[in-house]
Amino acid sequence: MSECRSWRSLADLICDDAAAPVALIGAPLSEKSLTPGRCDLAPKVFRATLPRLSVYDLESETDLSALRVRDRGDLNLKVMTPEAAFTPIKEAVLAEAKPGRLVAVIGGNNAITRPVAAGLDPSLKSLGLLTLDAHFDLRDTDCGLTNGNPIQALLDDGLPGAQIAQIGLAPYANTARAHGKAKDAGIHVATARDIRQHGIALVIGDALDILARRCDLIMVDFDIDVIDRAHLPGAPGARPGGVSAQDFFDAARIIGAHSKVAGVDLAEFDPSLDVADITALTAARWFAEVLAGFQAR
Ligand SMILES: [Mn+2]
Repeated sequence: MSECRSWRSLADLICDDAAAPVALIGAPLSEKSLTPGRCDLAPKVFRATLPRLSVYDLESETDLSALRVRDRGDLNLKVMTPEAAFTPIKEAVLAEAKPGRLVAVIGGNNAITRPVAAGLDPSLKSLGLLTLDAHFDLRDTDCGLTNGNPIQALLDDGLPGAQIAQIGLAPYANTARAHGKAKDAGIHVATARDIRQHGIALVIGDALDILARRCDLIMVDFDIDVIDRAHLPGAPGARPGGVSAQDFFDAARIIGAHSKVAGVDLAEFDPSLDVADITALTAARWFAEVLAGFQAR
């Protein structure tokens, strides 16, 4: 058939086949964002952007057209606090998680990371957590759950700090207290500068090696605000001096290819802040890279 009618896009991978190797869940949680916004709009904008990406990556000669993604739609999390949203998100992930399968959850704010982790491994005993984030998200939890404390909440839940790696942390975006908590907990930390100096492949490789030695499965939280604000206007926490969009894509490909990665989330995309669809297209390309990595396993 002529390409006039057969241009295949990432949207063409979506199906309702329970045997599909990848599951997609929308988690439009926006309550208790430290900067109030509209992260709840992200899953719908994300899906609406998938038709704009081809299934073919000429750089690596990767064709995704045979891959299938089961879309479970969006969870109904309207006006729910992170506390209230914990069980519906956890249960949705638990229902989709299977050996050899990848579960991708589109937030929503970063408070989704705790229930996604719990859905992948309810005991948290054999789970490794990697975050790509400008922030530690280690704020205290005594005033309730927010998008600023999911990692602290997971430490509170019993996830050992030695099973956590955080990369892409930004200067003037975190407190000395949070940094101290990360050190005390034994969290592996690499900053945005570490990525510039050593390269994303080395930094991601080190983090995955550490987690893979200690854990049976790995979850990766992609807080999109790790990307430089000039490349990513659509996240309230993004700042100048962040990681490049290209490094973010390269990280997603490496992570998608790792045999122990069982789940990923994409958090903090706020379409109401986006300019010229930059963030929407970045989110869609992120998914393409995760899928390309996964297909290469
Ligand atoms: Mn975050």
